[in-house]
Amino acid sequence: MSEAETFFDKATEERTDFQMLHETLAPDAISEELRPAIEEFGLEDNCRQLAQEGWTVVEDVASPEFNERLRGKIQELGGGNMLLAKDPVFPEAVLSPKLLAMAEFSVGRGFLISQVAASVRPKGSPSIGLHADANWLPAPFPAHNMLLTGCWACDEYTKEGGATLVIPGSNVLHRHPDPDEVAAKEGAIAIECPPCSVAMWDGNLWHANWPRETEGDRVVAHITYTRLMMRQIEDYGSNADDLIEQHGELMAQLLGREDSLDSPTGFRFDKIAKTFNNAKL
Ligand SMILES: O=C(O)CCC(=O)C(=O)O
Repeated sequence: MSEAETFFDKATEERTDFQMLHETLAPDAISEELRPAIEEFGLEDNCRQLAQEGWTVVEDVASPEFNERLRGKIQELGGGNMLLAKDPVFPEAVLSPKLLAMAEFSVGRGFLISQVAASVRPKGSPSIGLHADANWLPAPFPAHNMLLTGCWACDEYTKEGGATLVIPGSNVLHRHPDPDEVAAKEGAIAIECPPCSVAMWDGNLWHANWPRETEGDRVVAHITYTRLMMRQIEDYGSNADDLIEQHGELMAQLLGREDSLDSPTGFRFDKIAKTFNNAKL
C-alpha cells in the first residue's frame, strides 16, 4: 500500500468516528461556540465593525497596572520581534480573553499566533507606508480573513501622537494598494483611543500610521493572529514546550500543537476532528 493510500484510508477511518461539519460559517458570522464569550465581553459591535469596515478598537483589554507593566517591558527592550518567550508579560497580553474572542471571530476557531512584536516611536518618527497585512497572499484575498493584527496602545492614540492610520472599507477591495493609492491615502482616518485599548484590523485593510509630532514615546505591542492553515511569521518551535507548560492548552493551540498540521511526525490523526471542524468555524 502506498503512503498516500495509507493516509487516506486512515483519514476515512478516523472521520467516521466524529461528527463532521459540512458547512462553513460565513465570514461575518459568530459561531455558537464563540457567542457566549462575545456577549460576555460586549464585543458584538466590534465584530460587526471589523467585518464591515475592516477595523475596530477594543478598549480596557487589561487592567491599567498590566498596561503599565507591558509598556515598561517594551521600553526596556526598545521594541523588537519574537517577544513571546522574552518575558511573561507577552504571553499574558496574547492570551487576553477579549483578544482571543476577537481573534476567533476574525481568523476562526483553532487560530494561531503569528507574530509578537513591539515598537517605540519617539517624536519625529515618520509614517510607515500604506499596506495590507496580507503581504504573503496574492490578490484577490480570500473571503475569509486570514490575519488579524492588533496594536496594543500602551499610550493614548491621537493623530498628532502618531496613531495608526486606516482607510475604512478598503478591506472590501481584497487587494494590495497600488503606488498611487499608497501616495494618496484617500479616505484615511486616525484611530484615536485611550491607553490599554487594542486597535485591530483584518489582513485586507489598508493602513499605516501618522507621523509622531508630540513629545515622548508611542509604545505599542503588535500582535498578529492567523488562521490555522496559514504559516506563521515567527517560529517559536524552540520555546514551545516551555510556553505550553507555563500557559496550558490555549498556548498549545496558538503554537499549532492542537491541530493536525505541520507536525514532525506527519499528519496528526488524533487531532483530525478538531482540525477539520475548526477550519470551517
Ligand atoms: O504602528 C502602527 O500604527 C501600524 C503598524 C502596522 O502597520 C502593523 O502592525 O501592521
